[in-house]
Amino acid sequence: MKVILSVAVIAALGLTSCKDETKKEIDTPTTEMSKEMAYTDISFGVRGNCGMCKNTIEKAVNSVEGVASANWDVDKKKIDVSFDESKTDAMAIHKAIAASGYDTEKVAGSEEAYKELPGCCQYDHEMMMNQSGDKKEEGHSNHDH
Ligand SMILES: [Cu+2]
Repeated sequence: MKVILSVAVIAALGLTSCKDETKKEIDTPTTEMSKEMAYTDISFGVRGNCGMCKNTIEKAVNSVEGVASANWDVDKKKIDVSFDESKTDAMAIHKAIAASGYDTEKVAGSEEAYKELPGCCQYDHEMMMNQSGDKKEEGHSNHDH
């Protein structure tokens, strides 16, 4: 009985001293909270076909640390991303998308990942990116027959 008691006392002492120590660390004021979170917004073209592409692309972007939100537009072939510039940059986001198999304006999609995409998602590499969504018939001079 005595042994159990003393063990309990030691454990209790150990706990309180631990608590005291951690408390001291927490008490030091941090400037983090005073800094307003300002996200950088970018948008750029990304090729893709459908809602499944949207999931894959947005998942890839959201996996980048510092990304707050990602929204890929299936009609415009364009993505809007908000991110914390102190944690990541635009190029890291382009690369994450390319690694998932999708072409962006700046980085070509990984061929390996592209081959793993479901058939419906194997988009055309010649597809126009960053479409405005309203003008359809404007590219005749670009045709290269
Ligand atoms: Cu798809």
